[in-house]
Amino acid sequence: MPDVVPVVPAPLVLEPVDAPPYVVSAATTVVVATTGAAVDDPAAHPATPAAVLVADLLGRAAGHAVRLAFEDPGVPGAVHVRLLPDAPAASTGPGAPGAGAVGDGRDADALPPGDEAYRVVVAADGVRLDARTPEGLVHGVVTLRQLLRELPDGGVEVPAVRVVDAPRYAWRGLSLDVARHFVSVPDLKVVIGLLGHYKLNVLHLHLTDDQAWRLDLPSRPELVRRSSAHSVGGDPGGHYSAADWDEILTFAQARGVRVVPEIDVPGHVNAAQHAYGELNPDGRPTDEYLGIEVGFSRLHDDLPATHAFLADVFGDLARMTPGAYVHVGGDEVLTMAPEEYARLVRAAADAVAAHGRTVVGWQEVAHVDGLPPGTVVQLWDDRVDPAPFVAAAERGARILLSPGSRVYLDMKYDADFPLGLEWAGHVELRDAYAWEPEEFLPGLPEGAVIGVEAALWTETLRTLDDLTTMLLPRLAAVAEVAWSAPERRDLADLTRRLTAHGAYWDRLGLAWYRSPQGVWDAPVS
Ligand code: TNX
Repeated sequence: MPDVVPVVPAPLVLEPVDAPPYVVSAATTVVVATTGAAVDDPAAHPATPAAVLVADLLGRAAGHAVRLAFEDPGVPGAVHVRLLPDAPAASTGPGAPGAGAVGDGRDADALPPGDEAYRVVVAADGVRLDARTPEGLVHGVVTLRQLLRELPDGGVEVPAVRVVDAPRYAWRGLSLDVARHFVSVPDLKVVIGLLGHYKLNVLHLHLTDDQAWRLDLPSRPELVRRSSAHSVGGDPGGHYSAADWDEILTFAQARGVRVVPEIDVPGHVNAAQHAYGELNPDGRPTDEYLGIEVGFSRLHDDLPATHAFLADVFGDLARMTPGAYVHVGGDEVLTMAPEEYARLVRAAADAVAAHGRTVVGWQEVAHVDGLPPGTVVQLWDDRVDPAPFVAAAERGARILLSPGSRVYLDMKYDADFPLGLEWAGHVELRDAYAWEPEEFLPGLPEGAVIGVEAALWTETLRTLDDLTTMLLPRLAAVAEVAWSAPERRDLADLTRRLTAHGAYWDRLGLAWYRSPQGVWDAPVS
């Protein structure tokens, strides 16, 4: 095994196998493995998409087509991709906070519990990829991609290793603001590809704000017609049609990423009030707003149009969302009494719950009584008192951690950085990495933390290069916080593994920040 095996996030178990590396050859075949029999209907087999990804990955790297087979040719050298029946789980899991250190006597080969677990075993005579679910297989494909090494002679090999892996947290996300600056579907696909590459499984899209409304909803066509043409500062805007939306969802799903859409209410609503004057006390549309102040706009509980609006937009959004979660916003309403705020948040939450979806809200919703059980409360401002989060968790809420000083990837790396904001401080690689989610809110009941979500707000970010410059390398660090057991995390080790990732981002042509806290190869010219 080489000294540095650049798998990020760090797997639960990664150990050498006593064998030479696997070399991709003209004879390499990817086999969708079954229990002996040939696969009846290859196109419908749930392991087929992952097997196609593996054949594509190996074929691209080696520069020749790699065959896919649905019956084991029985010759050495195959790559087996297999969905396991629900095998007995190991006793302690990585999902359980405080679970014991891994590699401590448990059968290293047993698949850990959970839908996302996977195992990759590589030796000279073949590769095995096993998981319980297609998502697990996709994680294994990503690990294989990170293990591949292109040799100077044009050959491609995979070091002989055994990886047995599963995530610590079920929710590992990125919140992306497509309202302040619109992100086109092709650019969004690049971001989704990065999420998949770091085993992040949630893309939270902040679709509406004061400046614009970005998703066409059948019940309210004026929203995108009147309020999507621009971005902050008068930059060009855009919106997603229903067909774009389907394309985004499908693209994300194939990469193991679910989409959690957000319509932000009862504040951050100027785009809606610009499209529908009935949402304002004087009945007249507000002006378009393209600045970056927050907190000035608000819905009005005593206007009948408000409740019809909430039922319509959250009803449409829930119908367009195959995933379990819909985000209702709830942040930064600076001009409303708590009772009115609570009534409006409950109205939005009820509309979401009526469609069988689970509510997510920014941290301010922790103060609202009567939210549906299982509501996810997303912390963002880490200067606050933990008591309301603890109380909400005791009432059944789950807590999603997006502390600004750690994972707000729109914060500048340092004072001289040209992009980004500074209200939560500067966030360098170490800040994004060296923190422990379970210690963030003292007093939370065990198991209350559902996961970690980075955020990228786009007031100052106008292009795909701007987005990836803020994401890379910090997104990889946040992904490791969300996926890897605390004892597997070490900044010096992360920076050694990230070196190869910098070279990979360069090969993809992505803009990224050569943080002085990383160790990078010479730039490509
Ligand atoms: C706070 S975080 C906001 C956003 C801004 C962001 C900029 C949150 C729920 N609200 O409206 O875009 O800061 O970092």
